Amino acid sequence: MLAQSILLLAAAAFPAVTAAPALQYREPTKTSTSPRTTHSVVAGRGGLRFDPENIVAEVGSIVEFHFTPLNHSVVEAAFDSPCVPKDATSFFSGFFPVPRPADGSAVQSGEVFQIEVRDDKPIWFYCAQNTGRHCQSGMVGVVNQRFDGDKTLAVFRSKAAAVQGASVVQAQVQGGWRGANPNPQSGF
Ligand SMILES: [Cu+2]
Repeated sequence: MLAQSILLLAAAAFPAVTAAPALQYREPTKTSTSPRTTHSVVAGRGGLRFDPENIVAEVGSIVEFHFTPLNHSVVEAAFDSPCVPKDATSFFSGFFPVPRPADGSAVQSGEVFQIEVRDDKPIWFYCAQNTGRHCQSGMVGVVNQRFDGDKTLAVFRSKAAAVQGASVVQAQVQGGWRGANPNPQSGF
């Protein structure tokens, strides 16, 4: 009876994980017959960084995130508020746990997360891993930073470093496409 009560308490504290939501894929808005450019970004290579972290990408192109050990993610933020989603529609990749090989060889997740660049506005993003406080430690980046103002990646990073709280994620993977890595060697 006691064991049963404990089980019930445990069930209340850890509600059953609901079925994974359907992945949302944002259909292209641009009508074009030319192939779309894919910009590969590797999360976690060489430390708590995205590589590259300052991406210039034309409207209609794809930014494809690859994930190295141990467990990174990518979330869209507003420039003034790093480490939290910009709004309810901000993209969130989910987490990509990847064991680190004992021999130290370079590996990446078998899955990637893709977003489409839909306009020429800057897209600020961060890794929401709280173990090691990745965002606050500088694991941030931008697509299409304006190079003529003071909204720079360096300033965004310094704002992230000042965040006292934990990083925040969305309730589900959204705002992009997560699936099998179509370019296993890309970015490596
Ligand atoms: Cu990370």
